Amino acid sequence: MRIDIISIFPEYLSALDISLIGKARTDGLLDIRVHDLRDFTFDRHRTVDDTPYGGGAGMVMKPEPWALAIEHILEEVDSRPRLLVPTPSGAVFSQGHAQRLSQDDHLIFACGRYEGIDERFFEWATNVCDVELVSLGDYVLNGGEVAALAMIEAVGRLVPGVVGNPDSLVEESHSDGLLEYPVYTKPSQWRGAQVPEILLSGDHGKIAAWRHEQQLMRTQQRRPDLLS
Ligand code: 6GU
Repeated sequence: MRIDIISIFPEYLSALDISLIGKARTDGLLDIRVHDLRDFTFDRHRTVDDTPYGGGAGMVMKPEPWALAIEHILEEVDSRPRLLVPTPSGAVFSQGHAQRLSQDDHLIFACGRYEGIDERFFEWATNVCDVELVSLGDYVLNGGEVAALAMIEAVGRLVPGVVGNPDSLVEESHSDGLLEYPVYTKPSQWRGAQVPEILLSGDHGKIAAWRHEQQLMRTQQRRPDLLS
C-alpha cells in the first residue's frame, strides 16, 4: 500500500520510521512518503495561509499549494487515490474505516492546520480523488498530523503481513464490536491477586465462554453505546 502525507510539519511524521510501521516500510509492505506543503509555494515566505473572507479569527489555508501537492503525487500513479482529510468536522474514524481503508492501494492524507483549508480545494479534489473527511473524536487538535498518525497505524497494521501473527488481529477490541476480554500472565499469584481459576483449567470451551461473558460485561459497563 502507498500512503502519501502532506503537512507543513513533515518532522511530525517521523514516528512512522519506528516500531511496527517502520518495519513494514523497510520490509516494503508500506510505501509511505511525506511531503512538505511549503515546497508547493513560490513566494519568498512560502505562504500557505491567509485571512478568511467574511472575517473571523484565525487563518485559512490557501487551496493552490494543496492542489499542486496532489498533482505532484498523481504524476507518479495511474489510479485514483483516496484523499483523507483529518478534521474535527469529519465523520468519526472507526475500526470499520480502518478495515475498509486497509483494502485500498493508495491513500493520501492532507494534514491541515489553522481554521482549515479553503472549501474550493475539496470540490477540486473530488475530480481526482475519492475524498473523505475523518475525525478522531469530539475534541480539537491543533492540526491533522496526530490524527493521521493514529489512522495510519490503525490502517497499516491491518495490511496483510504488517502484524506478524494475524490471529492477534481477530481477538482485539472493536474487531467484533465488543471490548477485549481481560488478560493475565505469570505469575498466577501477584501481590495477593490470583489469576481467575478458569484460565488455569485447560478447558478451552469454558475459557472461550468466560471470555465472551467478560467482553459483554465490560462493554455494558464502559461502552453501553456499542451494544445498542
Ligand atoms: Cl482529525 N483533526 C483535528 N485538527 N482535530 C481533531 C481531529 C482531527 N479529530 C479530533 N480532533
